[in-house]
Amino acid sequence: MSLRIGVVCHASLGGSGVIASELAQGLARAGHELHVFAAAPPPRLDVATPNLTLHRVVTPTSPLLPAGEYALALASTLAKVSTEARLDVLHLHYAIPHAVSALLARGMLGTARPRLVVTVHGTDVLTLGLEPALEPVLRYALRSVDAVTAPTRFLSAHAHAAFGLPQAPDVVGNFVDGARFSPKPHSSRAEKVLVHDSNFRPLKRVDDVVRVFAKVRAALPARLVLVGDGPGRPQAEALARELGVADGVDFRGVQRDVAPALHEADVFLLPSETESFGLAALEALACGVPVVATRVGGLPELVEDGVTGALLPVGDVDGMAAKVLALLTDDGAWQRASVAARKAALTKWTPRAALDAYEAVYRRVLGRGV
Ligand code: GMT
Repeated sequence: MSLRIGVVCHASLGGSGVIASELAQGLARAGHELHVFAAAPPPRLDVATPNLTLHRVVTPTSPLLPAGEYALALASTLAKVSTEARLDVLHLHYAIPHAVSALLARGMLGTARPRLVVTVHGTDVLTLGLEPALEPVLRYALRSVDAVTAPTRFLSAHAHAAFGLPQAPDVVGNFVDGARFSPKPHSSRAEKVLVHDSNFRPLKRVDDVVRVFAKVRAALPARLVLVGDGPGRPQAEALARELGVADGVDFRGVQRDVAPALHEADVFLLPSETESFGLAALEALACGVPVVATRVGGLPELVEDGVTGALLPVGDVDGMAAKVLALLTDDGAWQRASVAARKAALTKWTPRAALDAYEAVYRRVLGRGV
């Protein structure tokens, strides 16, 4: 029996919006009625998908409102559409402020439906959500909704402990479309290509990407492709100049489609301070690109050290450069890692598994059995 499902996400750059958009599209294609809520069209949402409606949350601004009232505008929109469309479930991606807005909406309706499912994604429970100004309200919200899910065992255990949840969130892995992200064989080239893709926030440590690249380039011909944008970009540009490698660094900015950059890549770099999952790395693996990353958060659940890439301590620029060079100077090792990367992406992180798992959560909270 098909369900009427609301999906709420941030429209900014980031994996949570990608997962929410692709999940909504997949569920709509499977015959469910989907309503997506966001402040603007999420970057990867195809609004022309049949059975899918985008509801833009419009926030009034006034000198009397210090930071805009998005959370309240979202609550009003959720309450209105939940009634009009008779939604069964609201699936909130990224807990802040969505979980709180949804609880408020349901309180306004005075009904048990829609049921509320929250997927925590990362900084909502790792850093931002632990701020004294937000932790109490987030703790209340996560303990009050019908179900919480997390994309890795790491994030599930963290949320369980940090917020005193009655049980560990269900682990429902993120996923990748293996047809859209597939290897594009290129003949072995003299010049190797390193790729990084992120929102350039400090925790992504884009400076380390540039430093690793400088070391690699000192050993063999190489260039660096940086996809995305954010606060760390000016510093990364300055560092590339300072290290004398600026002519080899290609700042591509925000790309609607990141697959072309991954098709050029020989190695993907993700030297983050923390990462609940690392969706950008999964997209690289699906393209058969080995990943050199940090051994933090959920990354060990995604990247198999020595098989699909390498994992090093945070800040170990020398170690990461050595692993990159080891892969780039041994065709056999690179081929094995590339094949293993694609295989892992296609077997462990499929859209089918995620869609089925989320649907089972929805049916469980609706009390309909799985
Ligand atoms: O939490 C964030 O920093 C933003 C969030 C997002 O909206 O993209 O990223 C998180 O969710 C992604 C999708 O589940 C994960 O791939 C990222 O690893 C995660 N970011 C962090 O944990 C820092």
